[in-house]
Amino acid sequence: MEKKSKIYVAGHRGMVGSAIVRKLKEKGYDNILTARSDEVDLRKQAVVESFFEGESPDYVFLAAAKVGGILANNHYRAEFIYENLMIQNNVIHAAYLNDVKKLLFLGSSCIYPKMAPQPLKEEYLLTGTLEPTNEPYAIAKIAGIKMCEAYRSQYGCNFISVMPTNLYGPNDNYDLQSSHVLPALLRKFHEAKVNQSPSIVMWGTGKPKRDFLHVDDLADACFFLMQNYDEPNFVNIGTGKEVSIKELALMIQKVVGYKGDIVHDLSKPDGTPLKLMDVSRLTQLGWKSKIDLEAGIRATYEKVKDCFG
Ligand code: GFB
Repeated sequence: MEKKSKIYVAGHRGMVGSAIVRKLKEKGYDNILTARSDEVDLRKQAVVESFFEGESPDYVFLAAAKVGGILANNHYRAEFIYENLMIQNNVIHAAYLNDVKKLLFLGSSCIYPKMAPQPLKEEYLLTGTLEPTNEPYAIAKIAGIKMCEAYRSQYGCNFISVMPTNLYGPNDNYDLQSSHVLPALLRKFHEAKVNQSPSIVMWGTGKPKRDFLHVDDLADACFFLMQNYDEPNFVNIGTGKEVSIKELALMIQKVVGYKGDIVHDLSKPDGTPLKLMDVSRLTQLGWKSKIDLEAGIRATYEKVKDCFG
């Protein structure tokens, strides 16, 4: 990407898209194209095609997606598969029709089989059955990877895919029903502290393990790969370190400074037991995460705590 290249960030109001815009600005790119969903509905093919024809972007970061935590994925199964397939089909195809120089598609670590060996290597894709709670979302993301691969092999498009681990940071979703675990627990501990509640409720056993990456690290990795990676194989993005959900809860409790108890709601699903990604492909390319988990949680809490009720 050159400084004057026209760069379209799809999904610029979400946690990932907004972090990519911040990163591009920090690196001195100012020809950034964005459009809100009420201006350009990415689920509508004709709308997307005329947007691309009118704007002719040089580069595309495809961060627009319907996302959510374990319960949202499980409850809104139709919306998760339909909206994600529509958005990515329309944007990837329009990028091909309009000669976009390079496109980066963002997937998710839930594309891997539920019981795949750990850490998750890129080659484990499609070697087993998926975690049922997020199967529709994962199928859509797998379709996106395969679409980028197919457009590269048939049409020669420079479309790459990256698979981020669990993310957190500014502009996350803090709705307790639809959010991921980290923002949910930040909010629960904060509100329990303010309201002097004796306990907070966390879902499941607390035994599953996850790798949490700050979204500013993710944006840095996406920028790095946009500049340095032109291969068909997709790339995992994570820290390479995992914590259990219970360890995460204790860390957030400490950051927030809450003294009460943690109660488990065992009626809620645990989801995938382990989801640590192998990041050796990315490390060999020359990129490593920089933001330590506790420091990242602390910084996020400082930014968002005044927005909670
Ligand atoms: O973050 P989370 O919703 O997503 O849940 P996944 C991770 C773990 O935290 C699960 C537990 O074991 C939850 O049961 N947990 C504990 C909580 N307390 C809470 C809480 O208050 N809220 C939430 N949300 N969880 C999603 C996938 O999986 O993560 C997506 O469904 C996607 O497809 C995404 O891949 C990154 O890591 O389980």
